[in-house]
Amino acid sequence: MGVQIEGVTAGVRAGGARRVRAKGLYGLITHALGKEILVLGPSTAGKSKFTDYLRLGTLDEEGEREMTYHVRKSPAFTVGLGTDGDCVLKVRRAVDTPGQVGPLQHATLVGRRKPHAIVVVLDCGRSALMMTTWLHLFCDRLDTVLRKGFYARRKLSEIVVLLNKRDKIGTHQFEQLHYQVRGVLNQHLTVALGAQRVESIPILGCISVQTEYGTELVDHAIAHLGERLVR
Ligand SMILES: Nc1nc2c(ncn2[C@@H]2O[C@H](COP(=O)(O)OP(=O)(O)OP(=O)(O)O)[C@@H](O)[C@H]2O)c(=O)[nH]1
Ligand SMILES: [Mg+2]
Repeated sequence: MGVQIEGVTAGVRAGGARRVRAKGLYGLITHALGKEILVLGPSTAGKSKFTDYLRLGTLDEEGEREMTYHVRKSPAFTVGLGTDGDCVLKVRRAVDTPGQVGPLQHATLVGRRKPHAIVVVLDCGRSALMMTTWLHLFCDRLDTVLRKGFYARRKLSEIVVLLNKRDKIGTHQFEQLHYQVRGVLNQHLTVALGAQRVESIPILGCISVQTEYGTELVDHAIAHLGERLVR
């Protein structure tokens, strides 16, 4: 029996947003006007699966894992958002990172790449302690990076935290993790970003492989990201 996920009906597949690989002149425009989205998080959290879905709109089956050894940059593409795909998120590049390099290097990468958005992918299937330890180290260093790096801070318009592999835990455990993650964000990032901005960082359940729950959670996460980046 699968886990009950509130608001997500098993067996119902939400329609994914439309992706278009931006080529030629359109590619140049998308590159110039598009956003860089940097995907960070511990090993095996699901960064590559999420990034591939963001770009291609299809989910792999669970278990098809290929460890990422180097930073992977996508070509420019667009994601049609809204019910008619009428609102378009232009992505200059989605950048997938290897988890094995660790949280400090991930935070340092934010200072180096100066992305428009960071997606932090955490693994619900692992122990809460492992998850929060990674996040403490990452946020502590990110605080320094953002306080020292004026341009990185100014350019970073969105941070989203995904509690990925939501299919592996129940509602109570999810709520506990959500609470702990909020605590870590507040503890480390309030000085660099301000209390209001840190409070508004969305912490969303996500599923980045094929399951009985379809694509509803991952589509919601992408819509959330897009909404904030497009406006
Ligand atoms: N059940 C479940 N499995 C998932 C989910 N997302 C990813 N996985 C599985 O988790 C494993 C790791 O996924 P990846 O996307 O390769 O993880 P990663 O964060 O890119 O890992 P590194 O490249 O090593 O840093 C794969 O076997 C996926 O099939 C999810 O939402 N639910
Ligand atoms: Mg990977």
